[in-house]
Amino acid sequence: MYLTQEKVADYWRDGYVLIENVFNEREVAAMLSEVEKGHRVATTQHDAADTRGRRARLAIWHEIGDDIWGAASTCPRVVNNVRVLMGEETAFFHGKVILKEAKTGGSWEWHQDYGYWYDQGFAAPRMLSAFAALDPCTRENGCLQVLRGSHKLERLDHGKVAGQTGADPTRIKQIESMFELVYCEMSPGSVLFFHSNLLHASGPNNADYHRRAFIMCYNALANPQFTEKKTSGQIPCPVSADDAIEKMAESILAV
Ligand SMILES: O=C(O)CCC(=O)C(=O)O
Repeated sequence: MYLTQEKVADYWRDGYVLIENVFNEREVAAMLSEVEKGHRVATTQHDAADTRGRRARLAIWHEIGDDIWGAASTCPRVVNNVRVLMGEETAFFHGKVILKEAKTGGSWEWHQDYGYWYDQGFAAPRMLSAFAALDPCTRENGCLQVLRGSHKLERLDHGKVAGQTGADPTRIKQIESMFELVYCEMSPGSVLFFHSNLLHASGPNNADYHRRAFIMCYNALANPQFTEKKTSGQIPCPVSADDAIEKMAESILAV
C-alpha cells in the first residue's frame, strides 16, 4: 500500500502516480451514499461553466471534518503516501467532490492547480492533489487527462477561461505536442496523486453513468500561505487509524 522509492521516482519524473484499490468497495459505497444524501456535499456545491457552455459542478471545503470525507482525508493510505511523495510533513488544504453527472457534466479546462493556488498566496508549489475515483473513470465519461511530465514547465500564466481559471490557451497549444497526453482511466477506489504544477483537464461526461471523484489537496507544512487564508492553519495533517474509514463506512451503510 505504501509507495516504493521507484514509484516516488515515477511521480517526480511524470508528475503523477496511480495507486489501485486504496479504498475498498464498502468505503467507496459509503462515500457515494454521502455524495447523494450527505449534508457536506449538499451545502457546499457550485458550478463552473466550461468553454462548451456546459457546467462542471463541485462541492468544496477547507475543514477536515468528522465524517467520511474527513476519514478519507486523514486515512494513512492517503496521507502517508502524500508525505512519502513530498518528502516532508504535510498539512491538509482542502477537499472537493467533483460531480460530473451522466450526460450533462461539463469539462475542466487545462490548468495547473498551483496556477491558481499561487494567487491564493502559497509561497511554493510544494502541494499535491490525491484524486480518488468513486465511479469508473473512462474516456467516455470524462476521465482526468494529464500532460505527462508537464510539471517540469513550472507555473504557467492562468486567467479566466469561461467560468473557470485555466492556463493560457495559446501557451497550451504551443506546448501540448511536447508531452504525452495520458487519459487516466481509473476504477473506483483508485487514487491518482499528482503534482500541483502538472497540467490536467477533463472532457464532458457523454456517458449514461456518472463520473464522481473526491479530490484531497495537501500543502507542505513548511510552505506558508501569505493571503486569502481559508485553512485552519498550518498544522500537520492528522493521520487516522487504518480501519477508521472502514468503521465509518459500515456505520453509514448500516443506516
Ligand atoms: O475532476 C476533474 O476532472 C478535474 C478537476 C480539477 O482539475 C480541479 O478541481 O482542479
